[in-house]
Order: sequence, then structure tokens, then C-alpha cells
Amino acid sequence: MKDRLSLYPPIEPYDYDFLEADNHQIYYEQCGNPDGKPAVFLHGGPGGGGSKIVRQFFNPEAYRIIIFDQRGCGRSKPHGCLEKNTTWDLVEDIENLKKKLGIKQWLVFGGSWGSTLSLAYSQTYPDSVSEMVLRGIFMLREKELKWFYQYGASNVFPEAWQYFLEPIDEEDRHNLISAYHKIFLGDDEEKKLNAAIAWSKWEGSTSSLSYRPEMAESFSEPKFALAFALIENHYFINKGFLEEENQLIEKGIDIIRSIPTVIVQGRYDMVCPMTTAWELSQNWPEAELIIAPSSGHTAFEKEITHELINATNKFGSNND
Ligand code: STX
Repeated sequence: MKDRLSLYPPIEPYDYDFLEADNHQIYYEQCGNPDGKPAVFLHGGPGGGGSKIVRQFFNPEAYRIIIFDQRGCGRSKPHGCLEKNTTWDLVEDIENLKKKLGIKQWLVFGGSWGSTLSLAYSQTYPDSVSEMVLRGIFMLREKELKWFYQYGASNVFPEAWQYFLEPIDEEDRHNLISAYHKIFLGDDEEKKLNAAIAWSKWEGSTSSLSYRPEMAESFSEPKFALAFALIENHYFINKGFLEEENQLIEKGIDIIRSIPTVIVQGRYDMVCPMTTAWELSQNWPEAELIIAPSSGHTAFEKEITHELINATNKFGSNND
């Protein structure tokens, strides 16, 4: 690949505050150019929180970049709170944040769970979305959850899988999402924390094509792991709070068909295998599917970073 694009230099927010929503206070920040094209970053998990580095997917001179921590995670409060925490609550938060900031339309950028939420939001408020940049497509369907949390990815990362199985008794291993759920609802705090670390570390160990120990370790930080694991598990037990599992990938596509969209997908994504991006693209040929041929899941795989920045650069130079 010639002239590989890499992240923009680090920047600091020019504004941050909290959005009040039900029993939650939602942290958000604005960076880049206050008069630039508005773009909102939807992080993954659910429960992953935003981070400083994601500011760098956008040209700070072209974009007004808005990043927020979804209910219960990152700097949002209360930490780890699962009450009034559903896909549709998050969709309302995004729209309310947009209104609070006086924005008419924004580019929506989301990877992994962020791609799920991007589709749920755009299919609810299509007029609010100017373009989308989606990565590592995840639609929360049964087969996707089974692949990652029951049988599939387990064959590619057996060492990490062994660690994921450890907190669960043999007789409960036929349904690992629900076995973890039992522990997360229980009152043994030490067991809960250890299980949350194991849950979270599994994802950290499988997100890049070549295993990066520092990534697995960063997912094991207790405060992060607790919110990440509890929130992910809560959404997965509830099947993403969708009416039916093909809602976002089939029924809803007509609503968003004309929104200019780039989909970036790693060929060897073990967290969100490429079949989902492929099916989405079959249902939505108007969206541009870009396959990163030697990449796994994370936005920080070099090819994926390049394609994501190429996409924000392309949309950032439109003056509409
Ligand atoms: N969860 C996939 C997901 O959305 C099954 C995701 N994976 N890692 C992340 O999110 C973070 C990088 C945000 C932690």
C-alpha cells in the first residue's frame, strides 16, 4: 500500500460536559474545529467507552469531533449502571446530544458495537445523519454471539479461550453468556471482578490479527473490565433489545439506503467475522465495502486505520 495514512496528531478537547439522561450523566467532549463538519464517534462494546486516541481518526481542521461515553461506562456516571440502559436509550442520547449542541446533521463513525448503534440510530433518525463510516460490522445476531462466546473464535485462540472458560464450572459451559450473566448478577464481588476481567481479556486477546499482550492487559484494568463485561453481557443476554434479529441488517436498510456510507472490514476479524459485513453489503450495495486483506478486528490495525482515515478525509472535503 503506498502512502499509508496514519492517525492525526493527538489533540485536546476545547469543550467537555455531561448530558443529563434519566438516571445517567453522560460525558461528552468536543475537539478539532468548532466550525468544522460535525462528526460523532460511537464507541464499541457496548461498555468500551471513548478514548483519547479515537480523536485522531479525523482531520482536526476539517471536523468538529464529538466523542461521548455511552451509559454506564468511561467517564459517564453511574459507572457500570445497567438500569435504563438499552440500545434505544442510547439512540435517544445521541439525538439529544446532537440537539443540545445545535447540530442539524452529523457524520456517524462507529466500529463493532459502534456499527450496530450507528445503524440503530440512523434507522431511527435518518435525517440526522450526513454520512457513515462503519467498521468491523456486528449485528448482535445469535450466530455472531455464538461464534465469539461459545464456539468458533475458540478454535483460533485456544490459549486465550482456556482463560475465558476458567471462571465457569464445567456443567455451565454449554451456555457461557448466561453462565457469566449468573455471576454478574450475583453478590460475590470478588468472583464478579475476576469473571469480568476474564470476559474482557478474551476480547482484548482476539482483537488484533497478531496477539498483542499489551492490548489483553489493557482490557484487564479492573474498572474498565467491570463496566465493559457487565454492559456487554447485559446487551447480549437481551439480544441487543432488537425486535427481531435481522432488524438492522435487513428491514431497516431501506430507511438509510441513500446515506453515503463506507464499510471497512478486516478479512480476518475474529470478533466480528466478515460474513456479517458481507451480508450487510449484499443488502445495501449502495454502501462502499472495503476489505482490509490482512487485518483483524481493531481500528488500530494499520490497513484499517488507513481506510478509516481515507473515508473521513473523503467526506471531510465535501462542502455540503
Ligand atoms: N464487542 C465488540 C466491540 O464492540 C463484542 C468491541 N470490541 N472492542 C471494543 O469494542 C473496544 C475497543 C471499544 C473495547
